[in-house]
Amino acid sequence: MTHRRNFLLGSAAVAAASVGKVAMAALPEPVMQTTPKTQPPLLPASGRPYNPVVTLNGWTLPWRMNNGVKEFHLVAEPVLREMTPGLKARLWGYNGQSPGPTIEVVEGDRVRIFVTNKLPERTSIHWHGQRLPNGMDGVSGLTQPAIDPGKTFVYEFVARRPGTFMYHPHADEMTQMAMGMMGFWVTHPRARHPLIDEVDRDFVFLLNAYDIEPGAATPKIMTMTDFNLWSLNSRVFPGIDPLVVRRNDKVRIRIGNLTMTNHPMHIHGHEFTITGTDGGPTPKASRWPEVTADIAVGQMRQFEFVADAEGDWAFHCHKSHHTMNAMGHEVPTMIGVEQRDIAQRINRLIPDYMAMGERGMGDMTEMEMPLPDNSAPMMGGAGPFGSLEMGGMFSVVKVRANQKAGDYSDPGWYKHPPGTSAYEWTGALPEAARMAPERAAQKPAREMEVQVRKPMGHRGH
Ligand SMILES: [Cu+2]
Repeated sequence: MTHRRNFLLGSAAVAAASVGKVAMAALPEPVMQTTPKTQPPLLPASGRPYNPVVTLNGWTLPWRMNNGVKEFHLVAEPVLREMTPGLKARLWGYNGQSPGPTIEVVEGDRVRIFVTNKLPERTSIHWHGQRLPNGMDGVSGLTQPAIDPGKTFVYEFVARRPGTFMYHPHADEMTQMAMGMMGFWVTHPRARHPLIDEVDRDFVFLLNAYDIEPGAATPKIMTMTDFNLWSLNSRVFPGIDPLVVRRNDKVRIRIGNLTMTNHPMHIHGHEFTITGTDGGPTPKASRWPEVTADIAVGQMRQFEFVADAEGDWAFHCHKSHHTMNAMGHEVPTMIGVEQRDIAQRINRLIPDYMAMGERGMGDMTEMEMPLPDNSAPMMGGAGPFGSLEMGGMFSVVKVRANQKAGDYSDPGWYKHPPGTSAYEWTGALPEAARMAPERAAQKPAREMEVQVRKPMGHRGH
């Protein structure tokens, strides 16, 4: 639920008033969000019309029009974010959630954003990708003093170019971004734009990552690369909502990457083109079809496609470790190792002990292994055909012929028309001189001698 809450201004008001023109009474009440569910698009109540976006497992911040200026109020504060049912994280964010709310404006809008700091340390907000006066760029120490705890600062600029942007702190960034402080920003074109197509569905989300030990709730902020929760908008599958579209809808998905590594995002069943970056819309001659596009750290990409194929289409990061949830990486590879005898012996000492991994890790999803408190299964999600064996940066684009325009409600699992699903072969198998699978798993097909030839001079060239 979105709600307004009484807000103690305190020293915040003093800082706001010191900006000058903005009177204390002008500070808009902050709007808060308590649920991680995807909120319906926020239709603009004032100002120029536009087709709003949908923030995956998020929401758009309402504004107040004040003498032609769109006023927003962001509150940087500790939040409790449900990352998936069973796993709640103690993060830092804005207005009750991490990421913060999406900000949507129209090209040419004058925008005033009040930023109140309710964190235990100072912060600032950088408006990533925007053309703005240098003093509004939000780099603490360089373009402004940091916002001390309890203070409110005011940013004001004209949203000069349409496109896909984000916001994040530029103060103790390592800590504050590892804790979840970030948000999305969309500037809609004021009129038809030759490089910006109108679309039926426009989804936005940020790629982020956390290192939270099973049983804990606060991310380890010193982690540099070895994160264990790879998330879309601070949610991990199966906690990530599907992207629901109507068949033949033109769909745009805007993605920003604020993790510490790149993510090759991959769609099934369709081809997309990259129509824009955080630098603006791309020239049409530069666009080509893709099914996977890498998004580097600090980049944003706009994917566009016509969803003309019905079904439940996976959409995920193609780094396979990024479609897994929290688990230690110190687990040895046990494929082909016969553990049954060992397990029986260990069971006499530790009744809960389970041998795992000898046929791969897929069994993990079906073993009812007790989980530590406040953690997510490594690969969760029950699909219509059993366990999905996925976690992390994974969602499903649900394309339906009978989905109504503007209806984002989950239609459930796709019902495949008879004769269109992969099926089990129940006839006879051809005779082949192959090793039985149980032996093949344990021994290589034949002993191989590996010869390494080192490059020596240019012989053979
Ligand atoms: Cu990834």
